[in-house]
Amino acid sequence: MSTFQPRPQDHFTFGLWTLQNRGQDPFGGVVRDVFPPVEIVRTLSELGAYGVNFHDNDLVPIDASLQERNRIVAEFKQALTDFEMKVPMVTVNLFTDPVFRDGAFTANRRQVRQYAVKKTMEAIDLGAEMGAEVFVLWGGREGTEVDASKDPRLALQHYAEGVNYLCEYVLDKGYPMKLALEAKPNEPRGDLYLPTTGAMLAFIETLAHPEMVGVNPEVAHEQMSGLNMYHQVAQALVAGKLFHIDLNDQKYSRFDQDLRFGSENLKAAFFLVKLLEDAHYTGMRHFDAHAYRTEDGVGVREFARGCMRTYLILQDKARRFNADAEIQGLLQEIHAEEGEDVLAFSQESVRSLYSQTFDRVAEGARGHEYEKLDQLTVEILMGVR
Ligand code: GCO
Ligand code: MN
Ligand code: MN
Repeated sequence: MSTFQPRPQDHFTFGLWTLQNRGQDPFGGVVRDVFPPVEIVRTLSELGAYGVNFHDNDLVPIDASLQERNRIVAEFKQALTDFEMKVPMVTVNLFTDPVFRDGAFTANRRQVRQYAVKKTMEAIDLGAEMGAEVFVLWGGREGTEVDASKDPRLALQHYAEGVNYLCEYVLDKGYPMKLALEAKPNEPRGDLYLPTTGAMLAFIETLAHPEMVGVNPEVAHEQMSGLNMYHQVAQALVAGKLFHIDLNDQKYSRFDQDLRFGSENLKAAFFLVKLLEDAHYTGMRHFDAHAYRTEDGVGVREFARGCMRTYLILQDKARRFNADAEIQGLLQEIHAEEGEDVLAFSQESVRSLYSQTFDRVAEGARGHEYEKLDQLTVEILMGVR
């Protein structure tokens, strides 16, 4: 029986910002002490994580001198070596500083857009220096409250210009790095451009280097849009675009809560884990969540441990589901009529479709046994199977 103890080979990662979260919200200030990056590396390593990801400014303050930057980076790299932790992903903060209050790549001011690109290139360099192979771009303030302020067609063109420039930069430097775009429907802006993973996938096809750009879907963000993360991730997988993932949880139709993975919607979390495992997803299992505001440092550790344990437990449930004779028998029955052949167009297939006899009424009257299937799934989750 597994102890569900996370190990580095499980490829669990956390953003520095997730453990750095000090519980502030729009109605109250910080409630926890500063958690220095080096201490976070040590803690995550003790808990069995594989690595840590960060925004440029989670590590290096935006106004740090070059000397300060180099000192911080050297200290951090030493901690990574000491605690055998990796940095598989790096990202850039284009939302905290007031300069970005009208967006970054989509800001109306040309100088802001160019500063955003320059800041991102520096973050890419920092990521490359740490060995990161994925660079996440979350357009935190790429959007509007006032629709009269921007032509959304021009804004999207600016967005694409920015991403294209960054792709050229990565290619020019020869970094083995891919970009992953993260969607969110709103917050902090009234509306954000490219609000869903599906929108991102369509946008990617308009870029100059679609082959090096993928997506970073987040559970909470898809749920904020009322969407099914499992389906969004499946589409990204089919498109070969699941470069990264942000695991967390969310109460339905709320603000972006970034709750501990699996803490709210267990069945949804189960199907997501099952999908990643069944698809042999090779990327990181990254948690973008934070501890409740009620917690102190001990609670933050419990939060991080909980994310990983829940993933491992759901992984075990997925194995049980796949090995359960009754469930598999039922699935075989359900899919028995599916057949292997692809519906490919030809004159012959047209003739064959026209000549087929099909009892529409009988088929329409047939029960599908999904009640039973779902109950069996729920029983797996409740631990009685
Ligand atoms: C959010 C976002 C961010 C991004 C992160 C990476 O919760 O609003 O998910 O946490 O993932 O900034 O760029
Ligand atoms: Mn979020
Ligand atoms: Mn995220």
